[in-house]
Amino acid sequence: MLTVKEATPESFDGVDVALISASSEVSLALAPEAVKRGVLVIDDGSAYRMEPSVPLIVPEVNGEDVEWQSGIISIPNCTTTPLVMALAALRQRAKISSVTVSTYQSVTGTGAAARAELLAQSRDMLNGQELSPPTQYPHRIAFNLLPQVDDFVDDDYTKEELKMLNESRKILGDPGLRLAATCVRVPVEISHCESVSVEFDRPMSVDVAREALAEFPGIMLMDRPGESVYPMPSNSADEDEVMVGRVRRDLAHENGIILWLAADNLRKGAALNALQIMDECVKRDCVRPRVAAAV
Ligand code: 11C
Repeated sequence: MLTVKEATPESFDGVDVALISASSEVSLALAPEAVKRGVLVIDDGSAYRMEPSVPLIVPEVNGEDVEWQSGIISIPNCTTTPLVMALAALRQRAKISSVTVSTYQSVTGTGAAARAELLAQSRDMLNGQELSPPTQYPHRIAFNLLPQVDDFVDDDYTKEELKMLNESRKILGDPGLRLAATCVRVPVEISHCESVSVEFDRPMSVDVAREALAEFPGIMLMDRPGESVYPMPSNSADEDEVMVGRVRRDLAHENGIILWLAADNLRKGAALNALQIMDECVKRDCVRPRVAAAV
């Protein structure tokens, strides 16, 4: 049996690690209370991700950064995590000059209510019934694609698209990384997919790219196009690995390759990454901060 209780500041007394997966408001209210009580907070929201004193971690990419935690560690947005894993694998073979990515994001990125809305709208459309007005998105999601994930901000990019840029720069330790994202919501229940074009400072062969991706921890290469074997939501949902396939030469860029990836947004995109961060802290003996709390 699991006991569910309202989280209050006192809930953190005597706790070692708190995993917070809620709104930014909740994280902003509760994380400092936990830190005050000596608790390590692993936060799944966007509130602290870009704070310079907060490590933003994908253990396979920058696990060593947990060592400078001062009470809070953030986990990235669920589209950033699989992307930086693929980029970290590839940049072992050649310097990356630019990245162009389009995402295909499932509705569980929004939450349970969006999943319910997708299913209800799909049922109603198939039954020829009139749809209720959408509550989760600006338009219906069933039998549709929405080229908008989160609100629009600077330069007509969405927050989600800028998260992919800024979080990737921080995790990869590459503040000059050139990356442009287009984020799209698709009528899929679980798993986010991404089409990624990567340009390098020198030629990159497809074989070398495949080898680098296959060797990288946490990535499963699933790339047998002749047999129609490639990652999809249907084979990546409920799995821990980031699946990569369709690796091929970029016909539009001399030194480029293109790939396709899929990852369970609830596992590697969220809960699994949080647990792996906790393991990394235990392994490196830094569940207790080694530097003074900054929050
Ligand atoms: C989505 N990626 O699919 C978002 C959900 O910053 O942690 C996660 C938002 C975040 O809607």
